[in-house]
Amino acid sequence: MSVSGARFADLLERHRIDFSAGVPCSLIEDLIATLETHPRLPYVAAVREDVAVGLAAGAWFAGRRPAVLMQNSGLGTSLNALASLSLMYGLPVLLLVTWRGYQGKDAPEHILMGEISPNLLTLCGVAHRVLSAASLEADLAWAVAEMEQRLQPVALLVPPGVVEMGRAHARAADQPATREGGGVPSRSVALEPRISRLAALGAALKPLGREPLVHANGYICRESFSLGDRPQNFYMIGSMGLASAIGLGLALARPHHRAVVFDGDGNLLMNLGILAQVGARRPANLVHCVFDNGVYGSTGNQASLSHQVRLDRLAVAAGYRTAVAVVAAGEVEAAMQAALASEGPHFILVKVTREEAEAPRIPFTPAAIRDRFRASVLAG
Ligand SMILES: Cc1ncc(C[n+]2csc(CCOP(=O)(O)OP(=O)(O)O)c2C)c(N)n1
Repeated sequence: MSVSGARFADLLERHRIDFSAGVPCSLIEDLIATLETHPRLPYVAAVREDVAVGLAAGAWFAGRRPAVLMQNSGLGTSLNALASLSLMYGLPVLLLVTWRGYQGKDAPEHILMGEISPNLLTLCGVAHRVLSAASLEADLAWAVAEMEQRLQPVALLVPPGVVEMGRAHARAADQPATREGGGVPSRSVALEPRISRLAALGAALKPLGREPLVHANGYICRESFSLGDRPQNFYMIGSMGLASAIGLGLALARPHHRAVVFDGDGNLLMNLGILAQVGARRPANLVHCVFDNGVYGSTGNQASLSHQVRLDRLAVAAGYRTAVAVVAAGEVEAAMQAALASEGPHFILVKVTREEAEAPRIPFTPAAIRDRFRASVLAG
């Protein structure tokens, strides 16, 4: 038995949760879809999970009763915020932590975190329960009472199947993504996407020779793999946000060879500081290409901030040598060709639709991806 996002949101409201923030996970996409347009329980799309913990702290200071929604991968990202903010000051927040890697059955990037999630919470002293659809009401009542009495964060681990899946994704695909804070972005910000990410990836891959290519996690990896595998491809299937950092590390350590990054808007927003790092170091050999579909596509099309913020303009301001925004396949190919043939760092913003191709998971083990990628880099 599972509950709908609407029912879950009703129960949150009944327990007087009146503020929510988070980074999406597909296990709760129906709940997030409900909150994104909820009149009384607003959802703030956070760029990182620890930022969501910070937002919740601010909301609590303002008299709200906050919830933070995150995948357990984000529990890893927010441990310090929990330890030295929520737990240290005693700031109550309801943590709804989805449990990927539950019972050891999931993609490789979720296995270890899945195994240790309850222990991590115990180790930090965060009281927690495992949520089930049958005990949802009782679990919520317990969690809210606990966080209020103890003035502490309290967590509910949400295993797969507790919240209904699939419906939000289908619904979101034919609606414009919600824009946080309402309002229409000015014409100078909006870029009209014309091609799918798959088509854009195909165009960006064409000019590539043997350059190492680091992919952001999610469907970017999977669609690129479906178009053609090469040993120079690093499929970064976990660690959201870090593809750009891996690419920068590669570029700095190997200054006479190019390094290419295929990033996502959600991924870049999670690690926006990388723009300043690239801008400050100015590695001439780095090509940073962002496939911007305006949403967290891999987890159910929740709106990202790229609707209101032009990532290419941030790159220019940060100090990239060039930054272009492109929308057509020919432009993508030409921009990649030019970037590979001239001094960078280059930033290519490729605006794409939210269309998602049927693409298999990466079939290689993480160790196999590591070994062949490193061998191809060292041989180059
Ligand atoms: C720390 C962390 N939080 C959340 C997730 C879940 N997650 C996986 S892919 C993804 C969306 C990535 O968005 P974007 O970079 O825009 O790429 P898209 O999926 O739209 O192609 C999310 C939120 C994760 N893997 N790690």
